Amino acid sequence: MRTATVGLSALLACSSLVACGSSSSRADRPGVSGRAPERAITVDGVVDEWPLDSVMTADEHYLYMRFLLEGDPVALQANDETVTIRLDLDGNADTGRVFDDPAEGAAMGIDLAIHMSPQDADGAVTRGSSAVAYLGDTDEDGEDPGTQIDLSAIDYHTAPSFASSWFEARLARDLAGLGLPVARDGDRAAGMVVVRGPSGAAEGWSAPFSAELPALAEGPALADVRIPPKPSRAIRVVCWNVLFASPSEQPRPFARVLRELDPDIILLQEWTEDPIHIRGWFNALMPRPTSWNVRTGEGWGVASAPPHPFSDFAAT
Ligand SMILES: [Ca+2]
Ligand SMILES: [Ca+2]
Repeated sequence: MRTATVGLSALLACSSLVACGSSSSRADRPGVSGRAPERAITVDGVVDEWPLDSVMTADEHYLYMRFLLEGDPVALQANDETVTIRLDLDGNADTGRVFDDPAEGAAMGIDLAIHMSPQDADGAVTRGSSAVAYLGDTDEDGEDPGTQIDLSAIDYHTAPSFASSWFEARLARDLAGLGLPVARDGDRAAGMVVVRGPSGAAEGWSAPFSAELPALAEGPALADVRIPPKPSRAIRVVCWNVLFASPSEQPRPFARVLRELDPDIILLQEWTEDPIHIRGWFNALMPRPTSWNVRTGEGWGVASAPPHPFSDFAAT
């Protein structure tokens, strides 16, 4: 994949490990923009559905970006540098905050910044991702320090989560509820990817990119995940890390997903409660003519839960 795409105008960010001279020259390319894709963008870490010259695009619900980090593949959320997507959501320098590092981005009014492996207050690079909105509130120095917001509030998603060079990301367009500007039909959104090292200074960056946006949907996007049908005579195995026994705290969403998946065997991690409790959960939330079967292992929070007797599997 990388061999086929290096050198195209879609090539964006370069890390501090790579000379960035070519990056600034790309800033002069107005063509680094958002041609609408013929195929819908799926944020799965594979970028072959993107038009070759497009790095930002949008549909009625989401704004999409893709970028390449030169150098060794990295995991964005566990990186030793901070990768930031700066977004001028309304293409308007009068809203948001102006960043002049690097100077190529100084014409944008950045309304939202998404940091991957963000730096903490002491400048240390940390794991995970965070987002900061620039809503026009200023401190005593007249600068907008930004307001930390929850990533789930902007419906942000990026892929892949493993070490890679290409990444794609998306976020919701309608962020009016957060006080952020909303681009309408025919408006442009713009952005830039910036790589910052331990000093906090920009050490690599993309050319600015932008896209003309289509009409905005009336309501929020609905999930459209389609579960493939289970072939006849097949056994479906679901393996799920439920994060500190979360099904006990939020039973409905877990039960809804499991009912749709209709698994024959469920392998669970981090369900730390005893097998009687887990079996009771399944019997209550996913009732069957006969009781569920649950066994826990010696590993921490490991359990298996088939609806059929374990002896059925042992016999085959
Ligand atoms: Ca994709
Ligand atoms: Ca703006």
